[in-house]
Amino acid sequence: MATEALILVDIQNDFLPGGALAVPEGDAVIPVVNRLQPGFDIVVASQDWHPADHLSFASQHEALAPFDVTEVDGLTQILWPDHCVQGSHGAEFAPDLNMGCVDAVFRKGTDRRIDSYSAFHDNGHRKATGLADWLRARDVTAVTLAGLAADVCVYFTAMDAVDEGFATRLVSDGTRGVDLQPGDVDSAFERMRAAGVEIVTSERLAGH
Ligand code: VGL
Ligand code: ZN
Repeated sequence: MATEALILVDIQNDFLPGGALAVPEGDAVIPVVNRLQPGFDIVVASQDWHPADHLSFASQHEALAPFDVTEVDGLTQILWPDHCVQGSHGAEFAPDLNMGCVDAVFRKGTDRRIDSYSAFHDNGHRKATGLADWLRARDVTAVTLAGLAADVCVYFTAMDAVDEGFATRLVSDGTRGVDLQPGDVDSAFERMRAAGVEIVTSERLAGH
């Protein structure tokens, strides 16, 4: 039997309704992932974890505003409201998220100059978070993803998971997206599917 890991992407206060970078209905993923956790051999969580002066924050760029697009270190960067600042309430995992089954936490976006949407790599693919090696060391061959946001961090994590050679699934009702441009979530789902990500409902996984 393949060893299967559930990867919970960025289920943190700032991505929930009322948070600094709220994902509409972001809180709806919590009961879904709590139900799924006991069915997996391994559960890991990623945590967006930025220094207060992170260069993905619009506040660090004079004359630019949240959701403007600029360049940082040669990479295109969407500027976000300040979010998930290390040690802040917004960076904490959602209080209703069951952390009892979580075997390891991988923090990302910790380097001021480099953003990291994927739980595997920074956006320039310059540094790994260690997640892929950690999973392989535990004989994980298949990963199931859920969390926030479907069209940002979940999307990039799924694409990297495929690249890393993991059989990759996404729980459709275990994720919600930002939809900065209407249609972003739909096109993210399409691109993931085309890359080989299997999109499943939590109901279908339940007997798992
Ligand atoms: C995320 C934007 C900036 C996410 C993180 O978790 O989807 N989005 N940082
Ligand atoms: Zn971030």
